[in-house]
Amino acid sequence: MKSVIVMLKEGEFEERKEEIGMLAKTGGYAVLEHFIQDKRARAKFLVGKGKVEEIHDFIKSHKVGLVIFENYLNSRQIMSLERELRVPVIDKYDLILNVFERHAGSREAQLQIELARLNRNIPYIKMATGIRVRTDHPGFGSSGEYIVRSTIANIHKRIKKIEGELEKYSKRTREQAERRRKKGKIVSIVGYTNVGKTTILNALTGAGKRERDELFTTLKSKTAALSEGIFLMDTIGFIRNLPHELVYAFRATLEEIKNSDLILIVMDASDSDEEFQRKKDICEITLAKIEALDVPVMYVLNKIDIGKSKEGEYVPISAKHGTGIEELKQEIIESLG
Ligand SMILES: Nc1nc2c(ncn2[C@@H]2O[C@H](COP(=O)(O)OP(=O)(O)OP(=O)(O)O)[C@@H](O)[C@H]2O)c(=O)[nH]1
Ligand SMILES: [Mg+2]
Repeated sequence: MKSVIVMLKEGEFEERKEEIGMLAKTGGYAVLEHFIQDKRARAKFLVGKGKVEEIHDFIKSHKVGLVIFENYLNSRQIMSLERELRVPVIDKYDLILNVFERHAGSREAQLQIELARLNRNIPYIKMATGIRVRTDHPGFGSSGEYIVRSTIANIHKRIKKIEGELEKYSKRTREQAERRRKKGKIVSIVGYTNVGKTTILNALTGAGKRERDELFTTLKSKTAALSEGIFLMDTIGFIRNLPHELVYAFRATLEEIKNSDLILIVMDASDSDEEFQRKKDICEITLAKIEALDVPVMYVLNKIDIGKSKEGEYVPISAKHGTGIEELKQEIIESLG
């Protein structure tokens, strides 16, 4: 589907622009144009009225079917924008959900996504149904209120049901992890999305898991044996500004990290120095959020075939070409021994 990207010109602009482009591509959208606003955010449309008109003209003449905002929008802004632009408007949160949905292989991941979507939609539905009912039946405010309330009540019911089902999955995952811990040590591979975590797991274990130049290829932690008594666990990638509702939905997946015996923090040597540092910060913040700071860490510098060395202590590898893989394996075994 043809789309355009809209964003405010704020900090980390180039990296955010590249990242939203990657997300759009992974989501299956072709990006025809970027609309950048230099001025600060406005309440009604986030961008100014003039910008909205510019976007409107463009999408009309180019038959664009979707407008993607890099910045987060509230329900009122989405509604106002959709009314003006007459095509669906989504923001980075919705786009991440769409990407997750494309990659959700398991029932558990699908439920996690549905949960995040429902939570996200409540204020929007409240507003949309409220407004529609009021304009359709002037003077019948109370019956409109009833419809809104029963819709919202149904959503809450569904949320409860999903949470219950997810709880069963987390329990099972926890039990599995427990059994594995009895059999040996767990090493989790963490890092920003697309740095090559799954490629490393495959290179170290020959597991043959799906690796792709897309964001969030891996949604569910997957484990494979590295050697007798050592298990490697691949995890969902981190990303800047991941909405906390999403972190909440995937917390069971992330929680497994804090129970591991060693954490490999994977970094991408092909990133610019600034981006490298930012991704490192995001990894550390995320590990703190999931209370995994007690677990010893080892930093791995991947993609050295296309990047340059970085300051700090890293195990340098190229998972794609197998460079340094044997050394990494030895380092892991030694540090656990
Ligand atoms: N040049 C180069 N590319 C690599 C290397 N390791 C991985 N890649 C590529 O980087 C892309 C992402 O690899 P993945 O292993 O899927 O990355 P990931 O961290 O698991 O990503 P998500 O699961 O999507 O968060 C793929 O296109 C890989 O082929 C490497 O050492 N060198
Ligand atoms: Mg992966």
